[in-house]
Amino acid sequence: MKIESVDVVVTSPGRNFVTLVVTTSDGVVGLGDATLNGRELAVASYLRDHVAPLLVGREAHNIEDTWQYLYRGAYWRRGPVTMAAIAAVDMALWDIKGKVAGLPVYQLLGGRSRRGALAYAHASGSTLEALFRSIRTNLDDGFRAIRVQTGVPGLGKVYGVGRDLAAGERYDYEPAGRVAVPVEESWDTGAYLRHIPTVFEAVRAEFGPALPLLHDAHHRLTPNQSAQLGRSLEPYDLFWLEDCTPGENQEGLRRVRSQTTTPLAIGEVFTGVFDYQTLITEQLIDYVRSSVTHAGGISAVRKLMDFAAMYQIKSGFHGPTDVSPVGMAAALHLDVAIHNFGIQEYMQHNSQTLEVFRTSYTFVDGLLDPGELPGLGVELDLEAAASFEYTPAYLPVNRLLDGTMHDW
Ligand code: CS2
Ligand code: MG
Repeated sequence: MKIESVDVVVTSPGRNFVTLVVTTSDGVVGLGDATLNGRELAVASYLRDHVAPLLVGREAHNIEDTWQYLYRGAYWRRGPVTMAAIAAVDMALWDIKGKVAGLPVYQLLGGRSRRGALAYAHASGSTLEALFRSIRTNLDDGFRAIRVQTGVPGLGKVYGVGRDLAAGERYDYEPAGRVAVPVEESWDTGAYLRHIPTVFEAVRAEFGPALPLLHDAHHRLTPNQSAQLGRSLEPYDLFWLEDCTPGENQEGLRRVRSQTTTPLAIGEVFTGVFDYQTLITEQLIDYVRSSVTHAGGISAVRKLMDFAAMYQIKSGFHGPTDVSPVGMAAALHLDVAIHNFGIQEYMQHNSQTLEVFRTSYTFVDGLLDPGELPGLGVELDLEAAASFEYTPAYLPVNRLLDGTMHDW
């Protein structure tokens, strides 16, 4: 079964998505997510101009060989553009293999290890009152684990904090603005470090000791500041503290790890196993945050998680709305198949996105499930996709109060 055609679909149902569509000589269609937030067209070009011509005529069943061919064969290894492109090819070929076999992809990965994947929701508020409302709405929606982000006194808009909602109100928080240049936000690490422990103290007092609570520091701290934050949050028993430092300084995590028992999650911007080598072998983190889309696809993330399993490190795959429903489905197949699953992030896509991508995964009683359709279980409506034209959109950037550019 040969690959007959390879198309790249860029669509923007409220936010931008890049999808690879691989069609075989037997007419089987596979989908892959190649969305790289704010740099979407670079991946689209990489796929259209440099990958599609190499794929046509190849054996569609040879997923591993194709992965190695694109990774080793490019000469230029790693990097988010390359790895998102390879990931999309990999996902599409797994989708095809599942459809040909008549099995959902998780069955091809070894079958089910659990009933479903525990999901966590995003709750936020500029004040404690607004935050509590947001947590309650998520609990009412069935979530059993909650990420908590809040405004910081003295700062304006803080990344990861959506607009304040009324009780029961739901909306799609979209951090990437449809703007020609990124919005600039300001940041004060001292104010943040003083404020966050008081927030978790209040949340624990209101919602009790058992609710799994997570927090994302968005790469903004030094190792020493991370150690301070981890320690000050220990009484509130977090499920994890995410991206305390920019993780590319892997050795920096030694300092954090030796100073706090707060569990650590890192890796949503990593592109593969080598970014984790020290973090995993020295057990400096507890959770791998990669998305299937940005870390080389199902094949690569499966290997990464097998490596992590040797060190008792679990998954906590990235699942924001800039991972498309195809990337989300790929994560869910891995979530139910691998032994060392931890938790899955779940930001629900808006209704326009779900018009373009017809999903079959489900969310019931706090658990996500990829469903039983052959392949990944997501269909792309090309007509709907064409009705949403690409619109440039960028994540905000972040400056210290004196104007210095800070870590994102
Ligand atoms: C966040 C994301 O989900 C998360 O943990 O860090 O919202 C992230 O900022 C975006 O996916 C960036 O593209
Ligand atoms: Mg994050």
